[in-house]
Amino acid sequence: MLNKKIAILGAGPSGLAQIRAFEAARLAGKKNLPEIICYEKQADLGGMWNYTWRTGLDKNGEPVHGSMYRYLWSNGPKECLEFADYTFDEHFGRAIPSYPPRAVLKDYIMGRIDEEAVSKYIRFECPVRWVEYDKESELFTVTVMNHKTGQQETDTFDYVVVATGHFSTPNMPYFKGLENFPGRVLHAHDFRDALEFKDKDVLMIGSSYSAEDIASQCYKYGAKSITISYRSQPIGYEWPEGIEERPLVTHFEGNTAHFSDGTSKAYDGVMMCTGYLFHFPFLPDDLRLQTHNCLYPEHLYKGIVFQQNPKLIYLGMHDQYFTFNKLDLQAWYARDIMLGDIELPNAEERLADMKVWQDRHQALDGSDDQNIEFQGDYMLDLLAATDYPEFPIKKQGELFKQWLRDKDEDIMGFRERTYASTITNTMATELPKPWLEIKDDSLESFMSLDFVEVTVD
Ligand code: FAD
Ligand code: NA7
Repeated sequence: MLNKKIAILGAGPSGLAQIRAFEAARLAGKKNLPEIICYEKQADLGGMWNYTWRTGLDKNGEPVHGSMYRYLWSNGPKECLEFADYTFDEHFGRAIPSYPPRAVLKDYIMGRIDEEAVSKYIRFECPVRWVEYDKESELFTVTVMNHKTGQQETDTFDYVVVATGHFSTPNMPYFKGLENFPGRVLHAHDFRDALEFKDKDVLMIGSSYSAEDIASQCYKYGAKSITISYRSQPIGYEWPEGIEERPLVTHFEGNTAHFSDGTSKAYDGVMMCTGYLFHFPFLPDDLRLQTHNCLYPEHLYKGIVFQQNPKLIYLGMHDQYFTFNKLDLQAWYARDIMLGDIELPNAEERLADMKVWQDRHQALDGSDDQNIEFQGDYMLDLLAATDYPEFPIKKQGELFKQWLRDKDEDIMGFRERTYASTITNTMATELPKPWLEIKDDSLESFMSLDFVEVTVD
């Protein structure tokens, strides 16, 4: 019998987790493993963690995937994403602070990956153009554009794993008068360098992670004033002078924004921090996940198996507290389904299981504490079913709760806080000076700082 064939779409943390899950099975001596091909649009692995200066289109004319910007530091404690089988101590050989910059975190994530071993499965610069499923042959046909050869390629697969991320295609609302705004209007996806807004008055629309972090970046790098305009609720932190929150913009007149509380102010630039669309232009209607950014997207059994066609797997589609370790758990579970080691229940049973989670999701009161526990329980459910190494999910959840309290206390200083690893117990070191004063975020510069040891009583 021929081995199964699996297409993994995307080589970011989710796609890499899927490849690693199969590699782990191979190293454990598992036989008859499927053939894997991973198609990746970019020229490298790492997904969103690859910083790119480009915006708009990449060198091949494909939409740029990256939404990360210069000076981005981890927005949660590194102790909440530490891998049980590859600790920060093992990677860096010494304690480091709890909130590292992007390049440092990327170094850690990639450090665990045997690039040579995984790269052999990956076809770089191959954006997926179209996926189809044939009911008779029970096979998917995947068509990609191979920019290296200049040719389109088509192949057939038993399973398709969609791991293309969902923080890349801007949700870009319109406000009356924007077409006459004389300054720059951009989405957070295209934001790259806060110095662009030095000495400028900038308006951010949206009140979630992007608005919060980009406002902090712009403040750090010298914006004259920042207004965060919210639709539902203000973010609510005690912002330093120079950052304020106002209700939603109603319209623009020239460079002046008018807000629903009757106030107005003139701006140099407008940034939409209005989130992202789930965008799968390579999927037909019957295979396409239609959802929004939430903690339990509909139509996905165990958060990964597409209900309408269970040979289609989606990874990393949840909104995030936990990130990398959750993606690993999803990939391990997906692997075991594809290998037949976890038996897939029939459609009705899957629906019943999803309903239990959906009901619980609906009943959440919106508080972060409940959300974190919900996501932690989801992960425990996956963990119980696979041979993924145990790790202290509950303890990491408690750290997330502490993180939120720390942000509440000091939104500009929370990145100076330190936590103990839930795996090695190593206490993170302190930054030698306030986060606001550390402007170089490169790996070399960060690692050459004189971190301060924290003594624990
Ligand atoms: P991605 O990392 O987005 O990877 C998807 C991959 O699919 C990419 O390589 C892309 O090129 C590829 N792809 C897309 N379309 C196609 C196609 N048609 N064909 C082939 N390949 C395709 N997480 C944290 O843990 N900590 C943080 O501090 C943090 N900060 C963030 C800040 C920002 C601004 C953003 C946007 C996200 C942040 N995240 C953070 C979340 C981050 O998205 C996840 O950590 C992680 O990157 C998700 O991995 P993924 O593989 O699911 O998606
Ligand atoms: P999110 O977390 O999806 O939040 C989107 C925000 O945009 C949220 O505050 C929305 O308001 C707001 N929004 C959406 N549409 C509109 C319109 N039309 N008008 C006004 N405000 C709007 O996206 P983020 O980019 O902040 O974060 C995504 C990831 O990127 C995150 O995981 C980080 O790791 C980085 P609402 O509250 O719904 O009223």
